[in-house]
Amino acid sequence: MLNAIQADITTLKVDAIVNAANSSLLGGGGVDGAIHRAAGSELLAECKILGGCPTGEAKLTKGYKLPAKFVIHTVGPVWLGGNHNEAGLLENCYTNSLKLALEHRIKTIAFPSISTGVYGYPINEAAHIAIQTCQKKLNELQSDIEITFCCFSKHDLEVYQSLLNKGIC
Ligand code: AR6
Repeated sequence: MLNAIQADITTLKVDAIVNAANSSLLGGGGVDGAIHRAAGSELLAECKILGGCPTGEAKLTKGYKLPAKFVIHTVGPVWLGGNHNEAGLLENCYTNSLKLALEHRIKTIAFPSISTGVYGYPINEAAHIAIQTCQKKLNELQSDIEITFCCFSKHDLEVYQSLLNKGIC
């Protein structure tokens, strides 16, 4: 099941929230900064032993002080105009995050809009990839995992909702 809401992802009581991290996994601004602040310093300590994460891949940690039990850290692509496999790499973020979620028997997961902040990915294209990739993966695995697209702005929510309503998948 897929749905979209407008919220601060750090407040969600789901099994896992996804972090739009950078390849160092050592924190940053945007949603990454918010997650580290809310989870507390133990999150950074666990991230330090993970040895970073290449673009498109994902790694799992505990959620510490967050209401979410786990954090899945994934690294989205920087938008370079669209001809640098940005779409393929963004698709990998969603696929690899869901793969980890299933391995850890996660039933509810929330994604931020990966790459669409500092990394500059256009929201319409990114939301399309997010929805299509997640739906495809759920169908493929016949999984009943509940996926929430957690939008920070009203505009982003409208983009996600209109795509979900159109049934683009
Ligand atoms: N809850 C939900 N969404 C949020 C929150 C929040 N608390 N805060 C921001 N967003 P960004 P990126 C939205 O820039 O583009 C970091 O420094 C935001 O409005 O966080 O993948 C990392 O360390 C936007 O829609 O991530 C990397 O260096 C979305 O989250 C770099 O930024 C993603 O924006 C990653 O850039």
